[in-house]
Amino acid sequence: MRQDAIVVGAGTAGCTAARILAEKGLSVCLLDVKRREAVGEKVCGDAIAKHHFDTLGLDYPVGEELLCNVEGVSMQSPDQQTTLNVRGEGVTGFMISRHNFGQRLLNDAMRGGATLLDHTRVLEPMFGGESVVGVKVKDMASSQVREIEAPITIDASGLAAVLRSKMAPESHVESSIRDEDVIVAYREIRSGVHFDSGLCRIFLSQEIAPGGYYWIFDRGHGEVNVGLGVQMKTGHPNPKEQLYKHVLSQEIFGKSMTVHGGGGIVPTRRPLSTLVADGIMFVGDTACLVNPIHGGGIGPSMLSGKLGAEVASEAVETGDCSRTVLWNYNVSYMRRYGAKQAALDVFRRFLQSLSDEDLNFGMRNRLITEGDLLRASMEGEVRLSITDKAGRAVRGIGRLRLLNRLRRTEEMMRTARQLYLEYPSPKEFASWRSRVDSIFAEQIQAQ
Ligand code: GRG
Repeated sequence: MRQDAIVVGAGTAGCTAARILAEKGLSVCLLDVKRREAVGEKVCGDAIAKHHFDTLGLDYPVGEELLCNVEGVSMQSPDQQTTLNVRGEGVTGFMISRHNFGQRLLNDAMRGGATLLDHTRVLEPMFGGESVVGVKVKDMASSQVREIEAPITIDASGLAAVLRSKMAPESHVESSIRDEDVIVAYREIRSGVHFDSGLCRIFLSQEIAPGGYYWIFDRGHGEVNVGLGVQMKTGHPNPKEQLYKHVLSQEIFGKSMTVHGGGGIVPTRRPLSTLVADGIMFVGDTACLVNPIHGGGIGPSMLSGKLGAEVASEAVETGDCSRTVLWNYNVSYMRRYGAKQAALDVFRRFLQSLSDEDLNFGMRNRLITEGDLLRASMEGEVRLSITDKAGRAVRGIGRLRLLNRLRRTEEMMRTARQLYLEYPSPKEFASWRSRVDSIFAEQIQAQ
């Protein structure tokens, strides 16, 4: 079979890409191992900021798709003494029915003209020289293996990275990522919980959720999405055990019932250094396009699907899907969201290196304020507004080192963001990448 484009994975990134390619008049084959009716079923935080819908020109979720509105995000210190409530235009959003939302995106793609091959496993990429020229797939019902060819393939297969993991070093695409840059999570949907907060509530504790957090998000009608994620480091605790021991044991869950439970993994780093190679593009989780601080990935994945598909359709039309032509997708994604991710990746690593004592101290004394967090979350920029009181507290109890590290982090965030805003041409890529690597290497050493 020959198509103009192949999209591997019918998640939020893949469906968005497939819809746009099809609407541009290309023949598109959308592949997923799930059956059609299961597309959209995913263990997820279910929260998404409203601004993504505005940017993408998507209708807001309504009816069966919308669970409730979100007014912002709150963050509680490990000693439970300080809560920072971040509210404001940039952080309002929705709790969605992930399945219904996924079905909407799939139906939109199919209405646009994309062909879905569901219950189909993608086995491997096919290469013609160094270029990806299609994929080998297996029909799960008949076990028949066949080949699909296209000038462009979009890998939207999630962290499974079905195609990315097979890329050769010469493509400059990271075929694997560090375990430390991944969060392992377990979450349950629980009914019979009265937790009417309107905020996505995040609880920090290195003891309970090392390198991650636990959360309780209200879904309305007495339901919550409650979960816990830990950094994937050697010897990390089991997130399900931690959730049961420290969170679901709390009184508010006393009469609750489990509606659904499941685990998942989230990449929490800056984007892959390049999102393209000859004949192929990477979108969504496969390309690590997630907000590194809170782990939300629906918005950036749809954005990447859109930006990638726009560049891909032009490339197909000109008959040249080489890395150089696809490069514009790198430039546009990094400007629109990747630069913020790079800055927040620096901040994420800093946060993961702190002890509970540091977190309690920093939050109590407002070394970082709600306003700082709002700016960081929206723009990836930390500009500390250290008050006199906070300054006195730091000096008073000898925590100058913490303050200095925070200042250095602020500086590195700015540098990382700027580097991604000035994403290089293919020719300058190698030297750009070594500058990026040196920032992140310096940060690892400092911790
Ligand atoms: C269970 C596998 C698994 C994953 C869960 C908990 C989680 C991962 C995701 C939740 C993400 C979250 C807290 C989303 C909040 C949505 C929101 C209102 C965000 C506020 O806006 P910004 O600017 O969001 O921080 P963007 O998406 O623009 O970075």
